[in-house]
Amino acid sequence: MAERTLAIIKPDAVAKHAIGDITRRYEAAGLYPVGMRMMQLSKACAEGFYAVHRERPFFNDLTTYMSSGPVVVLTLEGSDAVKKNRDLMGATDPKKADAGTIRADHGASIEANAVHGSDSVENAQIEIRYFFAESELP
Ligand code: IDP
Ligand code: MG
Repeated sequence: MAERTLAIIKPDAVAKHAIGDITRRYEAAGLYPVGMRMMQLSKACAEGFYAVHRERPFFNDLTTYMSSGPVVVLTLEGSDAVKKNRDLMGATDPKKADAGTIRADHGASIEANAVHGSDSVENAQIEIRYFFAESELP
């Protein structure tokens, strides 16, 4: 059954001109963009998005980093999209990510790790709605 997930190509990956490679990987894996927008997040927007991490020691650094340059936000659709995207991304720390994953190939550090992907179907719905109005998606 088709499922949707939210992905973000983070500022480090946009800066190294990896938008094309990462989007190609999504499509090759059967994760098809149904919503896609390049934007610069404000600090407040990044804080709202990562609100679950509010108490973490890295919260301020993370939200400063996420608002440091343009990102690409995508709603991806495909079978088993949430898990498929997590597998494609690799572990949070690029040094621990499996070879061939997006983070292993493009991540610079545990913070600047190239991509975001929703971690559950429930959170995917919340995150998609954070960036895309109902009227913007098919
Ligand atoms: P995930 O992106 O693999 O789901 P989360 O634990 O949800 O990982 O963390 C959200 C984001 O916060 C990570 O993608 C990374 O950018 C950043 N982050 C996570 N752990 C650390 C850390 O220990 N130091 C700095 N940044 C971190
Ligand atoms: Mg997460």
